[in-house]
Amino acid sequence: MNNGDTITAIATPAGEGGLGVIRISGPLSGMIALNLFRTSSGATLDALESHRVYFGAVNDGASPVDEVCLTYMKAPRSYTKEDTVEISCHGSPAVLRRVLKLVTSRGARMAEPGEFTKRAFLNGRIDLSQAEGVIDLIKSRSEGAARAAFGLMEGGLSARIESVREKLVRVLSHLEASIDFPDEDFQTATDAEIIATLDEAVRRMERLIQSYDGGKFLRHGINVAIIGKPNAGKSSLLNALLEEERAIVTHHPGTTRDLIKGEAELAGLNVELVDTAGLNPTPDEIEAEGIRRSLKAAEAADVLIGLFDGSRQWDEADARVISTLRQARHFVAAVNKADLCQKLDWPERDIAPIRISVRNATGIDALIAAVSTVAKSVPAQGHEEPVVTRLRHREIFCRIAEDLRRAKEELAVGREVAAAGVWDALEEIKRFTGESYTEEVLSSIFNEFCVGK
Ligand SMILES: Nc1nc2c(ncn2[C@@H]2O[C@H](COP(=O)(O)OP(=O)(O)O)[C@@H](O)[C@H]2O)c(=O)[nH]1
Ligand SMILES: [Mg+2]
Repeated sequence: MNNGDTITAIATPAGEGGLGVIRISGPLSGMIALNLFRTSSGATLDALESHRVYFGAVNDGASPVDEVCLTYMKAPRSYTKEDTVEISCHGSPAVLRRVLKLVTSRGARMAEPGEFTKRAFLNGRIDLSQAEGVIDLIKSRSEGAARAAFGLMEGGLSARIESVREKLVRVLSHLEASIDFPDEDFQTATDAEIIATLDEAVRRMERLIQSYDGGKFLRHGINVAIIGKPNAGKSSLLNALLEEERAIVTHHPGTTRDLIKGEAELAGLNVELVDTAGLNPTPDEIEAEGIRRSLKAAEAADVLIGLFDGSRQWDEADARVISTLRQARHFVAAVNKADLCQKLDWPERDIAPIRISVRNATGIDALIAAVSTVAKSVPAQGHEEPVVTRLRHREIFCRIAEDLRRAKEELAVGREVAAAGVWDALEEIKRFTGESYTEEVLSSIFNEFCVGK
């Protein structure tokens, strides 16, 4: 179960750390470990027991290089299903480079990015979607993203697709039985039964496809821009959401003249926040440029927060904010300064603003919840429906739904034609799991990985 050669890489991030891990996978792993390892008393070992941690030193043949913990995992009970060794060293880049050099000098070659996971896939330990889950988990930057990626890695989506596959295979056997033995009196399913199964499969696909709207935000994070007239409290809100004093806050309108950005984790989502220059109807030249950039940022945002000043009367600038909001895909309106006497007469019947006070820190949680809800990305919890976070999966599910709808329509024409549609859907499922793949798809997935995973 291996590609013949033995690969190695530093599995921990570059730079200093408490620990640094070197990973080796392939037939030479055990031999290389035995060659380099000495026990605390300086002795060599004859053999390594699988799944046991050895404490000792890596030795270059003349002297010890570092004190390490070494684990040997015999095939197939390892990440790659190959013989694997992990050497936990001290996290010094110099030490790690030296140990790596010793490992390669004993016959291993440097791994390519994602090659360990690629082997896990090629050796049949995980399917392609699970490999994608591994990379998403490594790259996840919010709790929600990590949870969705973990579900994918654990095979949550694969299990759903597997159960659809089973149903389709059964449908296919009924369709083909009537083709192969048309005159015999087989107990094949009726057209109505077949249609019901196909409908159910299409509905499942549709649910998954819909989940991508929020799922893509989980994986990529969302961009949220705050717009409003000068002095509404946009910069104050940005600082509150970032929990740091990023933007300058003053009572002078027009203080923020360029975009200010920061990253935060809100409601389990990775959010890039953008504070903008106030939409002042009578700007000076520098402000005008700031406003132009603000409107551009507003257009690019996944979610807009429109902020209004509750302590002042509604004016032309507020109207402009509303019209910008209405052009956005997703938006939330918030009226700030709830701690002051309220003079704002909210004119928009169909938009319910959230009342907040950045000064008193009230309403901020409700605002965060609203942002997460409009982004449809309330992160999936544990055993709930899996969320589709990858475009590749969404596209496959769209094609499956398409194939099955066609099969259903063609049932009227004949079972043979309908069977072709179900076959096509099954082929798509193979692309999802990686049972059938092209080198192009594989490299596009594994090239996203870092070296060492
Ligand atoms: N009373 C009160 N003042 C606030 C609140 N939020 C912001 N401010 C004040 O409003 C002024 C303008 O705030 P700033 O964040 O710079 O507004 P921006 O122009 O929209 O970025 C500052 O003096 C803030 O201290 C609030 O919730 N209540
Ligand atoms: Mg500002």
